[in-house]
Amino acid sequence: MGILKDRFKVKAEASAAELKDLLKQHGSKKIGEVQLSQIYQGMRGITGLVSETSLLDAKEGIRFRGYSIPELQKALPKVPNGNEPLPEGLFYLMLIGELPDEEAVSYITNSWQRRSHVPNHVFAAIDALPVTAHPMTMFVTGIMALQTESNFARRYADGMAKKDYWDAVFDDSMDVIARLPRVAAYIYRRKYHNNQHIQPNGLLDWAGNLAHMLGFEDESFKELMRLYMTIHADHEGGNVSAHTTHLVGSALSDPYLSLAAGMNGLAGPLHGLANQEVVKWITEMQTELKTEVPTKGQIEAYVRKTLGEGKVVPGYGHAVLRKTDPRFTAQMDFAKRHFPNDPLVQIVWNVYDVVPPILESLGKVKNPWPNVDAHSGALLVHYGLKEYEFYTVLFGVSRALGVLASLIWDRALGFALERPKSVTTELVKSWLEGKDEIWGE
Ligand code: CMX
Repeated sequence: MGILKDRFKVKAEASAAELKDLLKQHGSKKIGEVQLSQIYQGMRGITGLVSETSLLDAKEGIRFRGYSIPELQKALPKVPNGNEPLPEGLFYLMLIGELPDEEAVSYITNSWQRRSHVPNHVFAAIDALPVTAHPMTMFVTGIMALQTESNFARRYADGMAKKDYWDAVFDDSMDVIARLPRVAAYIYRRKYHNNQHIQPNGLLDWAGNLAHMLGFEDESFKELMRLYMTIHADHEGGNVSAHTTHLVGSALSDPYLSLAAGMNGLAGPLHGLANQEVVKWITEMQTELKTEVPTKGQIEAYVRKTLGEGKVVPGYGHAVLRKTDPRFTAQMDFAKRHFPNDPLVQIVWNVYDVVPPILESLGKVKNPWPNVDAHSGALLVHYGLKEYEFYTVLFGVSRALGVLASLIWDRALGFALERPKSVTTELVKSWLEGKDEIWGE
């Protein structure tokens, strides 16, 4: 079967047995209570999902199978003479629950190389869209066109037994992850480089090859892609892209359909699209102020203007986090190591000094600190990847690692069709008057 699938099977069988036992003994235990405000306000704080691959602490940030980002930067295998973790290693960790050795990581690199062929009809489907279409529209179209290759859909139609679902989801997930860099690079080169495509390099790692196909041969850009693809991969289960992939997958929609759904969620400006919005916002500020290097005073005035116009400051705030996102810090550290004097990076750092006290002073923003999207664009611009509408596609390629590793676990543990209860406000009012009951009480 291959070492990854073999090792996953052993882990999954043990976990499934353990879970069965755990639910038998403790299934009726209660976790928290649900307040009326929570069901109206985005279900914040309601624990209602299991996602095995990572866990988010409001104060500390993300941990992948127990490892923080700085810990992963040390512990995960790297390319020879490299500094940044290989995303292949993070995928192994999320899937197997243990740190990989070099051999396991090269197994994944080779396996993704082998599986990376993208059929021509996928490119044709992307080409059918006008070149003005947003890159995320092209990306989702590409993923949907790839669905013709789904093992899960084919095996389900042939009468696959329930116990084999995870096996087909595993193969689809490996295939789609392997193919995404090609699809992403195709979109970039089509839209911004006059259809001058670059063939994959079979000797490179997954993220290095993505950098190569985008047209960036600088080794430090390849390192950035390795870091970028690692830190954007997963943020526990409740964020829009992860939750959507999980929800759609719970209907036994195959991994291509599920991932495409998740990517549509990532394309929202309150979620992954915020990375393009940050650079757009800074660019507009520079244009409006007629300066490349606005002072902190000018930034402050521009932030107040943005808020006064009833808009959000992109890249700031979070639904769960209550401190500076460690993914922001990891990117800041990268910039400090590689190009501390870059003018756009300097602006991002000045914005970091200016924005939190202003948001805090509003009294309603729960988290005034920057999230992952506040920094990523400035790093890409430094290398010449200035077309900010493309940024969310890069986020999406990375996010596929986490949501698909989770989806494999979902099927291995036999998670059910997700179907929470909803109510009407009419029922709520009648319940408040004591005239009706709400199911679930
Ligand atoms: N700028 C201005 N106002 C903000 C704000 C920001 N960056 N962040 C939150 N607020 C406002 C909210 O809009 C809300 O206002 P109203 O009560 O008037 O509607 C109020 O503060 C309370 O919101 P909250 O509880 O602090 O935040 P939420 O959990 O509702 O929303 C998020 C979280 C990320 C959507 C929000 O902080 C935001 O819009 N940030 C800017 C967009 C962004 O950077 N998104 C990327 C998040 C990371 C990712 O998923 O990639």
